[in-house]
Amino acid sequence: MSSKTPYYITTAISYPNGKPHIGHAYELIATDAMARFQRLDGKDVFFLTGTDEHGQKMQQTARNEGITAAELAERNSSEFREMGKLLNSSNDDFIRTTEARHHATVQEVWRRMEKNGDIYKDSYAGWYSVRDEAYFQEEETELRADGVRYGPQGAPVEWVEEESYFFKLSAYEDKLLKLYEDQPDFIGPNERRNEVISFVKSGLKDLSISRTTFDWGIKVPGDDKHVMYVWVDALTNYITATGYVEDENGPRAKYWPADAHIIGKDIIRFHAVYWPAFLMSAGLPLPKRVYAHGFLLNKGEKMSKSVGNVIDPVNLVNHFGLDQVRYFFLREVSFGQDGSYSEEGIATRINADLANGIGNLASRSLSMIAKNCEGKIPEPGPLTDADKAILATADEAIAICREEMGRQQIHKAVAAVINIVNEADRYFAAQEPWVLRKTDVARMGTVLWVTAEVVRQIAILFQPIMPASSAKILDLVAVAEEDRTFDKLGEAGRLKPGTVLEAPSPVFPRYVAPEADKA
Ligand code: ME8
Repeated sequence: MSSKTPYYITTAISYPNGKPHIGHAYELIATDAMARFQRLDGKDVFFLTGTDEHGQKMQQTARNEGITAAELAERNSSEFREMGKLLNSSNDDFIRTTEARHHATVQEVWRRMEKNGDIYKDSYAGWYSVRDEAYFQEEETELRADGVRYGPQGAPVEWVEEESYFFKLSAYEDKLLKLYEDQPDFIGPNERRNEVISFVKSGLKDLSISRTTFDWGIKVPGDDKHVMYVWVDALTNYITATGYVEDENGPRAKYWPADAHIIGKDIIRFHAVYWPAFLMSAGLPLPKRVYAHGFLLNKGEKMSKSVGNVIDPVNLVNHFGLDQVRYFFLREVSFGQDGSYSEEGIATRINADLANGIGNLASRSLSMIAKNCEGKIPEPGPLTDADKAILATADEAIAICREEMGRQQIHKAVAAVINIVNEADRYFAAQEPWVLRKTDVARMGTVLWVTAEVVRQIAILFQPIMPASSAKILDLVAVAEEDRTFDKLGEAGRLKPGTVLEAPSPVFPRYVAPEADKA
């Protein structure tokens, strides 16, 4: 058994009622970066993503397409899996809520909530948004001039009246408020925490948790007429994948409770109110943190099919390159806030930070080593204050990154690595190794060693963000596969003089827009 500390991180599971869009890609990339970071930092990571396949939205979309919900789920779930591969996602499992393992867990969780006296049968009458798969109070909805009533997220709502099982959410108001107080890190960022606290303080009503007017869902134990409300089913995926409910000593049970659920801000209520209440009711441990990222906007506008500005992540990656896209989203968007993207924005970042930044630093220093040091890592002489300062900047970055990644502030961790690049650029320019080549070859060797050593550390730190490109840089400085973890940062993994390097090749080409290409 591994002695490493377990670390369990999840994305939301996506509705496969359509193909994945850039919002899905963004969430997966960000969560992948966090999972990779913790792995490199010595944790025993379990990273889960998947698809949320039941519910009325799936059934309606399927009907409109003239296929079954199961066929729709099958087709689009594989699109999500393919997107994961395209994005180089390192998820350890991919859960589908239609799987037998999931049905079993959800039914067991239901039974435990029932046993605890929290489920009762009544009838529901109220507004429901199929697009959000959510119930809304009348005062949360708005009847617009078009005669249609809309929910708070802008999706139409319909009147639902049917027999339903209810969950005694009202009984959890105080317990939830106590949870938010005792565990201030349970919800992030702060805006979302405040939003949830004021929602709970405004009073919780019991929640309708089953439907009878359609059948595409998990059956309520002992009452086949009812299928479970899709959110009861969906949220439980996180615990299904660990097997904790079936066997607390099973091989993956050590991962529960999850360290972080990464989701978008539109679904914070489900994760920070309903989910902990269900778990408390079923007597199961609660996740440690729920962190909501913002929404991606196309040039500041909400993406929508009718506006025609929905970006296909496949096209974006094919156009700019995977690591370039990963870098852009993780650097440009403050994780937790909304973010805007545009082709120009991506191009600017690629050229400024990647081509002119780390790419240039690596290629200038390594090609000087190739030409002037027989292609071997040079022997450093005595270190000057400038050498020590830039090495210290590199050595100290992991502490900043660890702190920031621990709080899901991915953009700040990326900025700390880019800061090393900028400092190293200044160092390289100030030391003028191309002048030293003629005046002081030994000193030139020291400067090149220091620079290559800093490049090594930058590449190690960039692995969670840009896995393939960082690996390429680490190949160029001949760092063995097993020496790429964070415990090899700083003194522990300094480059060894005399190591033979392969001929350097560019890692980050400049981006040239296709129009400029033609000109
Ligand atoms: O909500 N920008 O599924 P989903 C950023 N099945 N993130 C976005 C986004 C955008 N433009 N659009 C969507 C569901 N997302 C449920 C989740 S979890 C137990 C069940 C995010 O396919 C969204 O916030 O609508 C969510 O975290 C994820 O993509 C899946 O959205």
